[in-house]
Formats: sequence, structure tokens, C-alpha cells
Amino acid sequence: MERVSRVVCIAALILGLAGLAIPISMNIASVGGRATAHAESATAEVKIDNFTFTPATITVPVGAQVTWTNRDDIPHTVVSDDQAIKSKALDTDDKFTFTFSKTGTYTYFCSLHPKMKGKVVVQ
Ligand SMILES: [Cu+2]
Repeated sequence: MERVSRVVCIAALILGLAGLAIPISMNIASVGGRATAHAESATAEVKIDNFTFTPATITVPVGAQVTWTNRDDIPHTVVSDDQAIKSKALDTDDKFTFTFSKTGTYTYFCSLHPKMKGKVVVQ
């Protein structure tokens, strides 16, 4: 009898450990998926650094929020070619967020440095 209960106890311990391990590994998997699948998530980030939008072209689903962050020491803006998107001058570490609710290709530039260009493709 004692032997049986010890086996049961060990089995319960193993199941318990497995039960703990499964949620942990699932969490790691979902975090990894979120980090790599930018195009499938509802938000996207564009950095402005060294007079460059990075990435220059991003593809996002309808309804996605795109946030631009100015990492440069000088101000920049985000202005779409049709002026529908228009940020104020962004100082260092300022952010600008726009929600894209319609499909299409949105080309934009910095109104202070018109050679700076970028593109958002909304699918
Ligand atoms: Cu600029």
C-alpha cells in the first residue's frame, strides 16, 4: 500500500510540474510571436533617426495604429502626401500616432526635410 501511494505521489508531482511548464512555454511562444509578427499586430512602430524613417515601408492591417518616434536631436514631422496625416513638429523622443482605418498606400514625408520619405501600406 505504501509503495502504491508513493507512486501516485510521484505521478502527481510530475503532472504538477508538467502543468507548470506548459503555461510558461506558451507564454514564451506568444511573446516571441508578437515580437516578430509586426505586420499582423494592431500596432506598428516607425523610428525617425539620422533623417530617416525606419522601416521606410511598413505593411499593417486595417485599423492598425502606427506610432512614429523621433530619435533625432532635431525636429521632424510626419505629413502624408495628401495632407490627411499631419503631425506637429516632433522634438526628440516625441511620438505621433495615427490609426489607419482604410486600406491603401500612404506615402508621407517630413515637411521640414522633404527628402525624408516613408510609406505605410494598409491591407
Ligand atoms: Cu525632418
